[in-house]
Amino acid sequence: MGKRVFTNCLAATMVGGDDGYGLIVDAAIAVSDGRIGWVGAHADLPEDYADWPHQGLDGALVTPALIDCHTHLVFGGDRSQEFALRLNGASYEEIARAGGGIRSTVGATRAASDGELLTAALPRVDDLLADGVAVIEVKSGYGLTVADEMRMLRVARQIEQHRPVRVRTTWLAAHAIPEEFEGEADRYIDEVAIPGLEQAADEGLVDAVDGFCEGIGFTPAQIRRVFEKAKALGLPVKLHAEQLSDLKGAVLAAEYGALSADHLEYLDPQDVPAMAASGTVAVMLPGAFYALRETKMPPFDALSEHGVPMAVATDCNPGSSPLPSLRLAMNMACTLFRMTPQEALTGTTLNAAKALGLGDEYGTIETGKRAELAVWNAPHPNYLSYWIGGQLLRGRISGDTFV
Ligand code: DI6
Ligand code: FE
Repeated sequence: MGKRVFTNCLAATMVGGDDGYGLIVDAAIAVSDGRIGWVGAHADLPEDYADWPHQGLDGALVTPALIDCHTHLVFGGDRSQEFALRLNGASYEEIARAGGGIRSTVGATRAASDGELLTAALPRVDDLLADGVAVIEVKSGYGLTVADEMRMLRVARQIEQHRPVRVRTTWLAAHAIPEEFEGEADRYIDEVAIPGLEQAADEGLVDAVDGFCEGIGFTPAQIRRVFEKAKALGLPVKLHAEQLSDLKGAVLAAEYGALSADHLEYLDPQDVPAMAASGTVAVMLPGAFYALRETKMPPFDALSEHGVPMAVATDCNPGSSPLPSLRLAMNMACTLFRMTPQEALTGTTLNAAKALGLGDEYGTIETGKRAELAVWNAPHPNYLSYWIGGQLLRGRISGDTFV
C-alpha cells in the first residue's frame, strides 16, 4: 500500500473540538501503509509530505468509516409473514408458539447450505457498505447446535473474502432454547453453549461472547456460566440486557468487564454506575425499539451523567430489526431516543469501535489509526443523521485508495 495526501475536505475527526466532531475545515489527511500518518489543516501540512501524491476531494465531508457493532445478519429465510401477522394483531408469543419467531429462523438457517447463507448475507452487507460502513459485527445464534453455530461464524468470516469489510464474530449460542431442549435451558447451556464455545474458540472463530438475558431467553445464572467459560478462554463478553425486562443483565455484564451491554430499555438508572466503572459501552438499538413498537426509552440522562459511552447499531435481524441501514439507525436514535446527531455519529464511530475492542484501530481520524474513511455528499456531519435514508455516500477511502 502506498502513500497519499487527501486534501480539500471538511474532516470530522471525532477527536476533541467544542462540537464533539473535531471538525477541521480545508483539511489534509496523509495516509501511508493503510494508516493515517498526519491530519490537520492543509495550511499546516509539514514540508515532508509535499512530494507525496495529492488527491483533492472537492470540499467533501470526510468522517471515519462507520462501524455496525451489533448485527445478526447471517441467517436463513425471512419473517415477512410474521410482520404481516403482527400487524393483524397476532402477538410475538403466539407467533412463536405456532412455530414462528426465532425458532423459524433457526429452522431455515439449519436447512440452508453455507453457500446459501453467504449469498443471502451479502446483499445485507452491501446495504451497510452503501452507508459508509467498514467494520461489522456478526453474531451466531440461529444455529443452536454446536455445528450450526460454528457454521454461522465461518460464513460470517467468509464475508471478508467477498466484500471490503472487516468482520468481528460473536458467539451467541445462548440466544434461544431450541425445540429439542424445550424446558431444559440448563442442559442446553451444558451441552451446546459451553462446549461449542470451546470448540469455536479453538478454531479461532470467536472474537467475543454474547447472550440473551431475558425471560424468553436465559437467566443471569445461566449467562454467568457462559461468561465463566469466556473468561477462562480469555474472550471478552457483551450482553443483550434489559431489552424487555430488568433482570440485572447490565450489572452482570459489568462484573465481567463487558465490552458492551446492548438494548437497555429497561435498565434501572441505579445500575448505570456499575457500567461506568467497568467502561462498558451502552449500545442503542433503535431499530428493534421501533419494530417492536416499544415505548420505554433507555435511561439516557443517567447514562450521560455517568459518562457511559453510547454506541448505535442496526441489530440487523429477521425478527425484531430488519434494518440494514446504519444511517437510518442514527436517524432513529435521534428522533426516537433524542440523541444528538453528534452523539449518533460518535456512536457509530468512536464508541462503536470501543464496543468491539477495536478502539486503537478504528473510529477516529487520528495518527496511527487505520485509514478507513467515508466521504459524503453532505455539508455538515449533522446531515448524516438528519437526512432520512437516501444515498449520501460519495465514496470510501481505504488506505491510499479513494473508491
Ligand atoms: N434480541 C433481539 O432483538 C433479537 N435477538 C435478541 O436477542 C431478536 C432476534 C429475532 O427475533 O430473530
Ligand atoms: Fe441483537
